[in-house]
Amino acid sequence: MVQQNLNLYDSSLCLYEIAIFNPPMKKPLILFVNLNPRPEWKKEKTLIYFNIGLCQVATHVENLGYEFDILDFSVNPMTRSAFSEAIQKRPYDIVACGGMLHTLWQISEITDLVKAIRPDIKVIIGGYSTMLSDNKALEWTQADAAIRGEGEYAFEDVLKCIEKGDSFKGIPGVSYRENDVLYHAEVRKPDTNLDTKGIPNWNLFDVESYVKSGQNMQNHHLGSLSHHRFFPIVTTRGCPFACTFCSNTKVIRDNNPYRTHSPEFVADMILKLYHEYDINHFKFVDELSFLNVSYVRKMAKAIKELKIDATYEAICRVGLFAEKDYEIVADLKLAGFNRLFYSIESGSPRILQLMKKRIDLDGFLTQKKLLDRAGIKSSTNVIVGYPTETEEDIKMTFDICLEAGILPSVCFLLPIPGSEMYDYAMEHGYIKNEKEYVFDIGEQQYLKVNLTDIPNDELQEMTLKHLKRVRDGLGMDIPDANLIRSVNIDPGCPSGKKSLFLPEF
Ligand code: B12
Ligand code: SF4
Repeated sequence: MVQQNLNLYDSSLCLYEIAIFNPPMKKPLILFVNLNPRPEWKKEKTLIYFNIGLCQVATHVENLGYEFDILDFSVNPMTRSAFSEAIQKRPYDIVACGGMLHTLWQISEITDLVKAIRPDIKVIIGGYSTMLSDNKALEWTQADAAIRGEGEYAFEDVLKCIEKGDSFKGIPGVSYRENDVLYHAEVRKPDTNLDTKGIPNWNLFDVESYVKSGQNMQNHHLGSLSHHRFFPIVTTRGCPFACTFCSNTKVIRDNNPYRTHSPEFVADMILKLYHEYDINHFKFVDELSFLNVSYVRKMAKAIKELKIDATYEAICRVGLFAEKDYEIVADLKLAGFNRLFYSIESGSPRILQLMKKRIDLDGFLTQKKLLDRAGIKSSTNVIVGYPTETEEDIKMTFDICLEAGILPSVCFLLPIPGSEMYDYAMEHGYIKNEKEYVFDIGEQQYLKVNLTDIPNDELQEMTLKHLKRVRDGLGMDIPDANLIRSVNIDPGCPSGKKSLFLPEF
C-alpha cells in the first residue's frame, strides 16, 4: 500500500515537472488557402482544376487529427476585407498555401496580408513555387517556411515542430526563416511508395463546383464535357525525362523520380469517385501516366474489371505504342480510354535535339494511326520559339501535325525556372529582373520572351499562319482568335497591379 502511494507521489511529481518544463502541447489550428491559378479568367468559361496536391496534404493532416479550415479562392474568390475578417475569426496558428510557380505572386499577396494583420501566424508555403533555386521563395515573400518537394510528411514534421515550439532546423526539404535569417534546405527525397499516401479526401473541397465547371467548358482540344462529370486524378508522379523546356528538369527531376500508383489503387480511387460523386470521366493529370506497355496492360485490366460506365484520358510519350501493340491499344479502348495525350513538341529533328525530347517523328505517325484504328482520340502539343528556330522548322512542326491529322495545342517557349531554357534565358540577358519575371510569368500561350532571331510579330503571325493551314487542311471550323488560346483572356495587368482578391464594392 505504502509502496503504491509512493509510486503515486512519484508519478504526480513527474507530471508536475513535465508541466513546468514542457508546457502542454496544443495542436496548431491551420487555415489552408487554395489559390486560383487563373483569377482573371471568367468563371463560366474556365475549367477549374481540383488542387489534388493541396487536398493530399490536407487529407494527411486530417488523418493525423489536426483541426483546419479551407478557403478556396478557385471556387469562392473573396475580397481583401473578407479574407482579413476570415483570418481573424478563429485563432489560427498557421496559414498554409502553395501551388505552381505561376502562383508565387499570389502566395506573396496572401502572405503580406496575413503578416500585416496577424504577424504571429506562421505562413507555410509549398508546391512548385518553392522549388526555385536558393531561398528565392522565402526572399521574395514573407513566408516563414517553404516546403520543397512532396508536402505530406514534410508538413507533418513542420506541424510537430510548431506544436513543440521547436525550430524547423534539420527537417528535410524545409527552408525557413528564423530571426530574419534564411536557412536553406535541399529538396526533400520523395516517398517511394505512392499508395501509402492514401486516397485523398476530396470532400474537404466543394467537389460539385469543380465538376460543374467541367460541364460548362467548351474546348476544341479537349472536346465538350457537357455530358460528362469530369474529375482529375493522379496515377503517377515524376518523370524520367529531361526536356530542356520543362521545369521538371533541373531542380525537380533528381528529386522526383518516376513512380506509379498500383493499378489496383487507381481502380479503387476511380470506383470511389464513381460511386460517391457520380464521376464518369477521369483525366489522369500526370506528367507521364504510361511509361511502358506492361503497366498499360495492367491498368486496362484493373479498370475493365470495375465494369463501370466511365471514360478516361491519360498521358503517354510519342513512340510508346508500335504496330505490334495494337492488341494493348484495343484493350485500352475497351477499358474506356477515349483520348491519349502525347506531345510531339516540334517537327524539326534539329529542334527536337535542342529540346532533348528523345522521340522520333515516324513513331508519332505510327502511334496516331494505331490509336485511330482503335478509336482512341489523340491530342498533342507543339512549342514554337527555340533559339535558332527558323520558319522552316516551324513549318515542319505544323506539317507533321497536318500529316497526322491532329490540330495541336500551341505554346511559345516560356523559360520556366528549373528548366535548361531558363538558365539559357538568364545567361543571355533575356530576363533582366528575375523576381519581376517570375511574378509576371504568365502562360505558354503568350510570347513572353523571344529567344529566336525572328521579330515578335513575325513569329506570332507565322505560327498562326501555319496553324490555320492545319485547321483548314483538317476542315475544322475554329475562329482564328481561338486557335492558340481556346479561351481568350486579358493576360493580366502589369506586375504589381493584379490581385487574387475580388475588388471591394
Ligand atoms: C492540373 C495541373 C494544372 C491545373 C491547375 C492545378 C491546380 N489547381 O493547381 C491548370 C490546368 C490550371 C494548370 C495550368 C498550368 N500549368 Co500545370 N499542371 C497540372 C498538373 C498536370 C497536375 C498537378 C497535380 O495535381 N499534381 C499532383 C500533385 C500530387 O502534386 P503537386 O501539385 O506538386 O503537390 C505536391 C507538392 O508540390 C506539395 N504541395 C503542393 N501544394 C502544396 C501546398 C502546401 C501548403 C504544402 C505544404 C505542400 C504543397 O505537396 C503535394 C503533395 O505531395 C501538373 C503536372 C503534375 N502531374 O504535377 C502540371 C504542372 C504543375 N503545370 C505546369 C505548367 C507549366 C502549367 C502552365 C504554366 C501551363 C500553361 N498553360 O502555360 C499553367 C499555369 C497556370 C497558372 N497561371 O498558374 C508545370 C509546372 C510549372 C511550375 N514549375 O510551376 C507542371 C509540373 C507540368 C509540367 N511538367 O510542365 N496546371
Ligand atoms: S516535358 Fe514531359 S516528358 Fe519532358 S521532362 Fe517534362 S514531364 Fe517529362
